[in-house]
Formats: sequence, C-alpha cells, structure tokens
Amino acid sequence: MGHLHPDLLQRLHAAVGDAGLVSDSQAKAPYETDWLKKWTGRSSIVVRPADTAQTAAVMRICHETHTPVVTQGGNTGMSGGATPDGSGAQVVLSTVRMNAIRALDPLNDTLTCEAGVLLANIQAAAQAVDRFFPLSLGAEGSCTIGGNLATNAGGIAVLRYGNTRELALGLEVVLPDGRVWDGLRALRKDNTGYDLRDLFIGSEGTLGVITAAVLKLHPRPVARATAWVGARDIDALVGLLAQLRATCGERLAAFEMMSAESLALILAHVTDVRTPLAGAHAFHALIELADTQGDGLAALLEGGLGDALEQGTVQDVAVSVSGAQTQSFWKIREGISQAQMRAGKAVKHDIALPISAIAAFAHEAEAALRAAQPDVRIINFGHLGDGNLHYNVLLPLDTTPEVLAATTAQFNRIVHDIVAATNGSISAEHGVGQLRRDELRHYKSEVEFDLMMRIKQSLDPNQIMNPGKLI
Ligand code: FAD
Ligand code: 2HG
Ligand code: ZN
Repeated sequence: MGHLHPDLLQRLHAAVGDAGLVSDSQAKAPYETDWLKKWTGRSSIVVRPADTAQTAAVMRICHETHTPVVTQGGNTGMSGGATPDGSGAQVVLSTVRMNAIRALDPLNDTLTCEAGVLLANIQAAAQAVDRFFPLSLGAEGSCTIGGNLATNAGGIAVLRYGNTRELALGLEVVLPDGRVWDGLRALRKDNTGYDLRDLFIGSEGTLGVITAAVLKLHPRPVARATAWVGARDIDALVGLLAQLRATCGERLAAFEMMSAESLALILAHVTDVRTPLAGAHAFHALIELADTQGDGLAALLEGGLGDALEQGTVQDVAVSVSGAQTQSFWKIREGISQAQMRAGKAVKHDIALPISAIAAFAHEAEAALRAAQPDVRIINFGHLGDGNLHYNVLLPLDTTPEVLAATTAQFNRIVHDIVAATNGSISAEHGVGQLRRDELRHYKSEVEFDLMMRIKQSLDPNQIMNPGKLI
C-alpha cells in the first residue's frame, strides 16, 4: 500500500461511521475497475458519505493529510476518470448514498437532488409531476447525475435540449479543503460575476465534489414518431438531418447514426435484435420526433422521409408502427457499447465536429487509417444530430495491453490531427479522464492550458482532487 497518513483511516471512520466505509479488499474491488474493464487500480479505502456534511468532513481530513481523492458516481464513465491509480494511496469517495431528491418545483420547472441519484430516477421523478428531464443515455439505469455533471454528459437528446450543462441551474460543491459552496440557485438569470457553476460542470472530479444540483425540467412530450433509415453514405445522412431540421424544427428529438459495420457488430453480439431494413445500406440513422401535441407527428416524419426517398437522399425507410417496434429500434442503438466489448478491444475516439464537416472528416479519416492499416475495422456511429461521432477502431479480443496502448497512440494521432485541422474537439461527451489526458495536453493551446492550470492550482493547491486525470 502507498504512503498513508497514520490517522487517516481512524479519522475517516469517525466522520462517516461503519456504514460509510468499505475496507475489505473484495468489497472494494468493484470501485477499483471501470465499466469497460480497461483500468484497474487500488484504493486505500472507499468512503461513502451519507450527506454533504459528511462529504465536507471527509474532504477536510483529506486536505489536512494531503490524501488524494477519486470521486466516483455510478462508475460507468468511459475514460478511466473514476478509477484510482495503482498506488493504494488514493481514497475513492463514492456518492451512491447521497441519493435523495430534495425538492420538485413544477411551477419553476426545477428538480433539486443529491449527486448520487441515478439518472433514471430523476427521469421518473420528473415524469411523476408531468414534466420531462431530457438527459438520456445508454447507462441511465446506473450512472448518477453527479457523474453526468462532472463529465458534462451528452447522450441522445443534445440536438434538442443541449448537454448536461444546459440542464443545470445550480450546484452545491464541497471544495478540496472541505468548505461547502452553496450555489443551489434555481434561477434562469444570474449574472453576479464569474460563473462558478460552469467551472465545476465538466471538471471530472478535479476541482471539487459535486454534492447536489438544481436541474431544469421541460414540458413532457406526449407523442413521438420514430423511424429507421438506410442511406448510401454519410453525406446523405448529413443532408437528411439538415432537411428534417428545417421542416420539423424543435420536434426533431434524436438523430443517431451508425455505419453498416457497427450495425453488423450489434446484430452479431446482442441478443433479440433484428435488422429493421431488408437491404444492405452503408449507413443507418435512427430518427425520432417528439412533441407536447399529439397529432400529426407521424405524418410529418413520413412526409419528410417520403421526400427524401423521392429525391434519392435515402434508400429505404421503416417508420415504427408500435411502441414495441420503437423499443426494438432503440435496443439496437443501445447495444453498441456491449457489442464492442464482446467483439474486441476498442480504440475509442469521442469527437465533435461542425456537422457540415462530418462527411469530409469521415472520408479523410477512413483513408488515413486504411493507409496505416489496410484491414482496419472502423466502428463509426454516434450522435450525428449534434456533431458527435464515436469514431472507434476495433482490435481483436486477444490484443495485449501493450499493443492496445501503441495502436491507440498511433490511431489517436491520425484521427485527432484531422479533428484538430477541422477545428473540432477530441473530447465530446465521455470526458478526458486518463484516456485522453495526454492528447488534451498535445492539442490545447499554451494559453488555454495555462489558464486551466491556474484554475486547478487556485482551487486545489494540494493537488488532491483526482490526480492524473484530465490535466
Ligand atoms: P463515474 O463514471 O462514476 O465518474 C465519471 C467522472 O466524473 C470521473 O472523473 C469522476 O471522478 C467524476 N465524478 C463522478 N461523480 C462526481 C461528483 N459527484 N462530483 C465530482 N466528480 C464526480 N456518456 C455520454 O455522455 N453519452 C452517452 O451516450 C453515453 N452512453 C453510455 C453508454 C453506456 C452503456 C455506458 C457504460 C456509458 C455511457 N456514457 C455516455 C459514459 C458516461 O460518461 C456516463 O455514463 C455518465 O455521465 C457517467 O456517470 P457516472 O455516475 O457513472 O460517473
Ligand atoms: C453511445 O453513444 C455511448 O452509445 C458509448 O456514448 C460510445 O461505446 C462507445 O464508444
Ligand atoms: Zn455517445
């Protein structure tokens, strides 16, 4: 075990009691490996505070003893941000016991809750008062709102409602020295100086522990229309997206894309899924309209897709005729991470580009990767509606960690150089974590990196918050 302050465990026990500590090595194990099973570390102890006061007490102790802290929510992150390092010196601070919904205010359209509440439980609580919390992603049954905020998660509804950042009005944060910043304001306007809330959103546990948030609710859509579309190339889907935006406006609620190779992977590795279209298409899209008004959505979607078929923009269309069929479309889309896990080791790229640059990017990146390795398996899918591609490369299951690391470095440079030349981002929604930390350093300008380091230094002078991640 790495160097531990002699009083640490006893003081933590005094702060959180038996129920707040996990010290048995078997019980700690799930907190020490990530969802992808890509990173494994060792914690000195796992602390599970019950509330903000206990979190503050834990942070005061860690501050005074210079103990590094890795905050963890649902542990579904894809960049290794919530996994401790191998030293055995880091404390994992799990938020899972802080799972209360503190307030619901339908007149203000806000919900106030603690950081460890599961995303699915927030969606359900909003629905119970006839409101809608739009953040939605494959891990919603196990990720926490604290983790969503800390990574500024995206998901399938960003084109309509924005990222997690756009869905948060206020935060409560325990600072690295144990002080509590109460920024739980439920306001849509608040220009009283620098925006501290936005500093903590997306900071991946490197600046403080988010303990609670005020979230924005939306009117609940009561109608939806869903379709699966096959197209000749990605250019056609970009064109279709622009067309549907123009004709459907705000009703366009999701526009997800996947390549034929991605679909084939899902069909081969996920049970109970069937291809929605009979023919072969190079690219597929899952499109959904939603509205607070019941009538006319299906006709709007059918009309738009009918025009696209006539113009040759798309090759085939299946408009869902039942809730079960809609679910079956989404089951395909949501199976992609599991399929990749079962089929091999993925070199993951999580990139954002101007939508108008996506087709050119895809052609250039594919040519560059094939020049480096002719038989490369590109698993290209993602949230086309907001310009976020998961431009992954799949390696065989028996790839060693060393080969995976070397290939990741090689493919990262190829893909990220093209992203940078297009003024895109190398980290769209999964966070930087440890996966992209060195890539971030490579691509950030000196000025931007210096500003980030100064913020880090001023908030966390002892460098105890999630060391080795992000920055
Ligand atoms: P964790 O994994 O526990 O932590 C993630 C990071 O946040 C770590 O750096 C951690 O230190 C920090 N953190 C966690 N809680 C706090 C807190 N309270 N205060 C400060 N820091 C904290 N992401 C997307 O954006 N879009 C998707 O579509 C999407 N789909 C996914 C599908 C699957 C099947 C899976 C497994 C993951 C997916 N993800 C997606 C990735 C992931 O980012 C989200 O699942 C989620 O935002 C992570 O939340 P979590 O509670 O699991 O956080
Ligand atoms: C998704 O969009 C998630 O399905 C996961 O962000 C992406 O597995 C991935 O690379
Ligand atoms: Zn995604």
